[in-house]
Amino acid sequence: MEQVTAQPASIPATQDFLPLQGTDYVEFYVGNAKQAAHFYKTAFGFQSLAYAGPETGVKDRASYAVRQQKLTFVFTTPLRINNPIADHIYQHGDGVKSLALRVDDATDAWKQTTSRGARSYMEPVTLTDEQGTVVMSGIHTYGDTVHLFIERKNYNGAFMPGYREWKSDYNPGETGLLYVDHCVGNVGWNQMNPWVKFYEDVMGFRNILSFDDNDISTEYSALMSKVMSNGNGYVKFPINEPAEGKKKSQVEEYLEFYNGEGCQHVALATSDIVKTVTELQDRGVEFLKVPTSYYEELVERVGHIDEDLEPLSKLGILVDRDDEGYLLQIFTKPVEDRPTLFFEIIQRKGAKSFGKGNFKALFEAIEREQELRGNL
Ligand code: TYF
Ligand code: FE
Repeated sequence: MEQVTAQPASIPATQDFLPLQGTDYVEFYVGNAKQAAHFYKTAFGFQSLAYAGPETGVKDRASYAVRQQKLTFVFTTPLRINNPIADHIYQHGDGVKSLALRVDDATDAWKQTTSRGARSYMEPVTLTDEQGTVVMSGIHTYGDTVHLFIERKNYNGAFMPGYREWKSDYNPGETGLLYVDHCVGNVGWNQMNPWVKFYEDVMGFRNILSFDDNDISTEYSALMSKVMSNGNGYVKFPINEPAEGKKKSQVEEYLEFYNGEGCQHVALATSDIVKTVTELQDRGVEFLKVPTSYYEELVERVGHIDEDLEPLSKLGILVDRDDEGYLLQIFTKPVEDRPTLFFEIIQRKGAKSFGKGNFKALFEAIEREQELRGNL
């Protein structure tokens, strides 16, 4: 007999007009792409993937693509002045330019979003080489950041048309990083809700979590945050805005040094955070540290966890719990000279949240760094 439930098994949900398969890649505009790629290979364990530049017929730039499991980073630098890449670096320093999303239909993604009010960055273009075809389009989001829509039609090449395979004799091992968990945007005063509305209206995302300044105002730093997620949860974009506090918010510091809105952190997933962070620290990646009292109060706050506390406290890994499980996370110091972009390393053990229980300890650690920079 067929099981009868109160709700039909398949509810014709409001149709997702922008189906996303996940993050295709993150592109950084940098002052020196060759050296950036070397750093991400050496320190983070990315593998050489593809290169585009004068040798491949791209005259105005050099791009190095690196990969680790489902994570692809592209580092692009301009070769001459007077172009949008050089201008981006002049305005912001090194930072994230593109959050590229994998879609089935890049032409439709562009039509759906631009017809709902997105500003076009790139009309759909079809790129073809001997290895196949990639269709790509793009829209603007906060600041000078963009979303690209990437449609891979059984593309067999290393990365994309225009690139050639990058074979290197220097191949440091991977560090256990797997995929992009979420990418956070810092936006200006009173701009969080307009950007929440943008992700709802233009991209069909939902606001799954909100943090106000009561949740996350410490002695000095204050901010508000709303987490936006697409339908299948593969793409999550928290949006932060500064809030009034005793002193300068960390989001304000970012906005000042980035000279505008932009990507604050990219969270990278691992399935063994102790192993990954040990490896990253050995390779010179610098992390924020919390006081040892954090670990004395940990078990009482989060209950039993599978991991030994000793390596967690030695490495400075933070733990938080929600209704569905727990998560382990840690934050690098800014990876640029400016206090702008940083990375989060995250291991989820059931939890779908963002570590609210760690905000106080984390933001106090950020403030100690702000203080050292004279930016409080
Ligand atoms: O992505 C998040 O929401 C967490 C917490 O400046 C967080 O990683 C939020 C704001 C921030 C640093 C971390
Ligand atoms: Fe995060």
